[in-house]
Amino acid sequence: MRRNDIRVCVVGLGYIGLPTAALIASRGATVIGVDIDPSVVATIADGRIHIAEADLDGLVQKVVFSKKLLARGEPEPADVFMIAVPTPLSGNKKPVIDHVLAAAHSIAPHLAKGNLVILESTSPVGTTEQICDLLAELRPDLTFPGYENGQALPDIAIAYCPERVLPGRILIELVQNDRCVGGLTPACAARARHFYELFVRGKCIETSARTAEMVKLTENAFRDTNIAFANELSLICDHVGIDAWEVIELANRHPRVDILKPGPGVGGHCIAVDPWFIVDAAPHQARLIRVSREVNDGKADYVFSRVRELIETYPERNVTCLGITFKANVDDLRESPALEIVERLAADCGSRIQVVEPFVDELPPLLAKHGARKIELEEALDQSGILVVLVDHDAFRRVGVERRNGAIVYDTRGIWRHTPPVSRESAAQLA
Ligand code: SAJ
Repeated sequence: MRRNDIRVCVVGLGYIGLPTAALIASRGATVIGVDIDPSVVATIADGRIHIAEADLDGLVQKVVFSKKLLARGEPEPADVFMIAVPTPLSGNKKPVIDHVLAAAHSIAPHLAKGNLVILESTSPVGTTEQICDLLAELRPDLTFPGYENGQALPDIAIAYCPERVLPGRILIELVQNDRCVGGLTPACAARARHFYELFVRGKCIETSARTAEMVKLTENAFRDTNIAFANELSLICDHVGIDAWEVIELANRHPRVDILKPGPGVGGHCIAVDPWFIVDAAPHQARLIRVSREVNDGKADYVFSRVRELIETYPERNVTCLGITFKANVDDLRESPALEIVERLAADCGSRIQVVEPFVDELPPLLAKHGARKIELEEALDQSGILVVLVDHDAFRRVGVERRNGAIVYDTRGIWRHTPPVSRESAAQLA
């Protein structure tokens, strides 16, 4: 397979699908990018993007204008079909794979002998096999892995290859990270590995589809559990009156200790979600993983309560929440603990709540409905009110200690460590 000869159909043009489609197109392949949202298709067809990601705008513009990336509402025939659609959680914390199954339905009529189908969406163990069963049912004229009917190789190869890129560094990590390529059979894995090697510089390692599905979930559960350790430690340190950031900084000087950073909780569409897929698959065994999720979710409750205390202690001061995105320097609000905290504060305190968020143009409607308003960072700093750091955006990090003089600071991210933390006692004395 040579890059310039292949046609790739990427289903789902979100945070993973669009950068992946653009990258593959930039390497010479023709890519049909498919999304069910007509506004997404129209935006991309115009050479523009609907998400914020470093350097993505220029790349998409280039590949759209050179006709290497074609935005469409429906799949078209291709050599490789890649599914990169969301796999959310239901209200009772169960994985929902409806979008994956719908994507498989949509590509089924276009499949032809020799095609490779790859699932990239984070998925419960066994999903790739489910896709295979579904496609085999929809296309009885073709053979699939496990349904070879005596053929040496099936007509269609199927593999699971999870994305593992970090938002904000997607285009770099898509190329540099090692990939784990899980085939439904070893031959499927080998096909998929050859495909990824066309644009990945990291090592592509073959395994089974079930193992690759579990590897993806494991990576995010590992990080969630490690952040939970840091968040729990921050609660313990608050309780005993010690600066958690200093404890972590000093403990990390041990050669085998590497504690992550506490924050207002864990957000995003991945780490706050994926561990539940493991809990759902093995509820009795996944005890630490479940508790880690609960610790991280509980941190947002704790931060909310601390800010409420400050609001009551300083009734004359405005409260400015710095940041509502799920993490630094991105525009993504999905599962954001900062947003959850600000929504709860706004519901209780309405127009006393102000928000500085350089990565969104307008506040989400619920915040505006409660009377919260968006202000600029400089205005917040001029007010000498209560400053609550919820997101560690670079713009907030750069604010010097003299500029926040006079403000009451509650810094959940530890970016302003030179401002003494507000303890309950000192807050009471100052009031
Ligand atoms: N966070 C902390 N403390 C830390 C690190 C992170 O509170 O020390 C918080 C962040 O503020 C954020 C959340 O955790 O709310 C998640 O942020 P993140 O930067 O750790 O991860 P994501 O969600 O942007 O991306 C993760 C990555 N997974 C791992 O690092 C194991 C990424 O590689 C995956 O591709 C991505 O999930 C995904 O799509 O699954």
